[in-house]
Amino acid sequence: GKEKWPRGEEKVWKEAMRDLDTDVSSITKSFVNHVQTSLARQPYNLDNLGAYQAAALSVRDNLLVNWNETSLQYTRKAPKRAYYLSLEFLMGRTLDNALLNLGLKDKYADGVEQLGFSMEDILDQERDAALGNGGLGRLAACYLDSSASQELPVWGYGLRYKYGIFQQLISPEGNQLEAPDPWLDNQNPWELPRLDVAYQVRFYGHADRLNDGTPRAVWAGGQEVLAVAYDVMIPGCYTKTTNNLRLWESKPKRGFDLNSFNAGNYEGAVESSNSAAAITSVLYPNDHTTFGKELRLKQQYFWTAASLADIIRRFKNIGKPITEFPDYVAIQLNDTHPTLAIPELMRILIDEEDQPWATAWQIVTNTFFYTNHTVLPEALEKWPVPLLEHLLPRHMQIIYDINLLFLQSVERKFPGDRDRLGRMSLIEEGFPKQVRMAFLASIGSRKVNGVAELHSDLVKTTILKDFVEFEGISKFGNVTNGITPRRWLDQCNPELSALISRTLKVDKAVWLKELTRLEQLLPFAEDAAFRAEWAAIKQRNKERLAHHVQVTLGLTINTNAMFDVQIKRLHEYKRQTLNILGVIHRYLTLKNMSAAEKKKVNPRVVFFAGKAAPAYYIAKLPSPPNHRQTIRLIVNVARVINADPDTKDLLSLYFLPDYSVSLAEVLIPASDISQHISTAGTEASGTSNMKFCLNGGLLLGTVDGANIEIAEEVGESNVFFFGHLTPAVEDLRYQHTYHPVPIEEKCPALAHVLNQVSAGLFGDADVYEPLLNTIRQGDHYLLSDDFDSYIAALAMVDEAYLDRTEWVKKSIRTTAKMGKFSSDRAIMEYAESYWNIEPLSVV
Ligand code: CJB
Repeated sequence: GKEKWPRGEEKVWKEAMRDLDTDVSSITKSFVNHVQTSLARQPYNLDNLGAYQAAALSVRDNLLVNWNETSLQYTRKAPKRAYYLSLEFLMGRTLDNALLNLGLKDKYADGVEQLGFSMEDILDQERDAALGNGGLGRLAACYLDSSASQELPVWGYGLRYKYGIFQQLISPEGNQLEAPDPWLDNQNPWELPRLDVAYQVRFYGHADRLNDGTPRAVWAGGQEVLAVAYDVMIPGCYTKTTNNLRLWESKPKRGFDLNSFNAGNYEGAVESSNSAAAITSVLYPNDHTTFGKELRLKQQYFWTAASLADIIRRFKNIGKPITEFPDYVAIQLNDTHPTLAIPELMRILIDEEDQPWATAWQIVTNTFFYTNHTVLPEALEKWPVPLLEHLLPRHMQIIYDINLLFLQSVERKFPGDRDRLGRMSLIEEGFPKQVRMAFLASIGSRKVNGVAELHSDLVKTTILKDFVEFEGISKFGNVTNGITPRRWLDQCNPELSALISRTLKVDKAVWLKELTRLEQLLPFAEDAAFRAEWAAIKQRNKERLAHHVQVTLGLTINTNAMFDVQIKRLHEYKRQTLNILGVIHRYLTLKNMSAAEKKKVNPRVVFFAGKAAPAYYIAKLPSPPNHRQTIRLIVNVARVINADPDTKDLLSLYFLPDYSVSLAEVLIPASDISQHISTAGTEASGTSNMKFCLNGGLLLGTVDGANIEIAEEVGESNVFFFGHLTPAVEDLRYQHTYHPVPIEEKCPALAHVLNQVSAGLFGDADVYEPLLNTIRQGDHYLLSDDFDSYIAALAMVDEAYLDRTEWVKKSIRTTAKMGKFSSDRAIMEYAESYWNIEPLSVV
């Protein structure tokens, strides 16, 4: 029976339950309270780390009140909910974001100052939550922020890795070294262990079909592991809505295996607990690549099984028949990583809920939605059939059954087209056979989307072409990515945010949630006083970055220069190599200039940051570790040119180690120009391009991904485009293979740069040969085809920067037209056109 509520005096409960007071004196009281009790520390010797923890716990109290209230409303009103399944959530720091979303930053700053601390120092104590590699994981974080801010009933589900993305160190020779990221060492105030929310997840064992006229089977034996929930509060901006990100931790089902213990095998018993804990111990640092590792597959199943069990339990509390599942639940698959959720839901519906196959498939295909994030062939997930059969025998049966029924329906539509059946099969023939996860995700989903217009078109015309022909075009769509303007403008660039509020004469609470209002800045591009303020803020952001580099690396940066930034994962397709070769070209050009010519040159500071896949993983790939050599080249070019008295005032170069969300927050607002220079057709969207432009940095890029849509919004006259277009890429690659032209003929400028590197101008003459040879021969990413137009585009940037008034106008116009790229717009597209969910206000 239902418990009576409240148990005691309603009045006493109500009085005790009112929202927390948020005047400054209540804030200091709460802070000191946490110092005394939660932290058990003396106020007299409290350091910055302790102060951070106390502030975080105090802010958390506010979040928890809202979070509880939100959960209660969701339970009471039982709206349709969406769940975002992502193996990566690249959250960054939380305290500043939470304070801003709650509208309490000024008061807390005031409070901690009265207690002898500075807010800035306190915020700086927090470690990034870096449970992601790059764009895909950061997108998930932006979408959670937007879901809560738009009051949508959306939860995230992921894994609580003990170690997030590795810390990057750069050796004196310029090699990347990786160290573990022990982000949980200082305790994490932003998570709530839910030791009572736990599910058993099975691996291995055997699956026996019942053959009783139903499709049922029994899966038994093997290993069972426990999934325990940790909840992370996700506050919306200026709303009570505070959603949940549920992260699973693996642990052994028992402290140790009693059977082994009884048999006198103590070591074996302990080992079993070790292997359970291993599942969530580390984030795989491979981006845009798959490796077929058993532990990675275990992570994927562990996470999807626990999440689905949790979602189904919550659905069952509503008391509706299972056939209504898709009326209450939408599940978004962030890339193919959670695709096992499709056979897992089939297994539950058939084996546990005793549904007929057709009903189960109907439920599944109305529940899931799949987002593709790349068309690079090496990034498309495939799992060996023998591995799946071993680890998940029942799921392999189900995948075979799905495939058979699917191919039969293809055969009915295209009779006798055997090639087509081979192309579309979920199972790729070979040794071993492999399951094509993108195909399984597509046929198991209600809708499939790419992440920018060009990319979505490529998905439809290349990797999923046959599926479009079979299932119809309307299933395949586009949702252009977005970024949250809370973190990527208000938080990282507070001065610009304040200027915008003053200028628009509207509180940021309004424009941060209706970002297209930025358009009202357009007329101010003509206002000289406004331009001066705008430029002064950019200048102070450069000084803030220079200060950061001074403090962390001991390097002095020339802030009277154009700041040119490329920050992202190192990858051949992103072409950091093109950028560094361009820098060398600039250096060689400067070396040949007369003093008079040099006078006309505007100084430039070039920044790189980004992590490369660790060597251990990359060594297994067919191609050599190019991105690691690129880092080494950047570091060594920097060493030479930063020390060259002929040029160092006009050109300097920095590789900032250990790129992170927090470092991006300092770099982005300081940039004049940023580079997004992937080979056309390879960058699905890009999202940092949006962040730079939102902060008034101009874009130098190829006609690729979301660069195209940014140019459509801000106007082509405000971006610097170069390079070949997507339709030319295949032809150029064909030419490289069948009609190669020596690089000296094709692109003498590039040949000269390569020869200088080979000749040892930056030391290590032979170290770079493998990297340079990939350009001299093959040149899959078309550096030799795009180099000349790249250099021309850089020259146009220089030219444009000389007219500073015009440049600042461009900068203002760019920010003004970035409204489309708010992740609020993107998440509302998912909510309305895909998930069919509605906002629900928590009052
Ligand atoms: N992306 O970060 C990743 N990792 C992958 O394995 C595949 C794609 C990126 O996803 C971002 C979010 O959609 C895109 O903006 C970016 O272009 C893509 O590379």
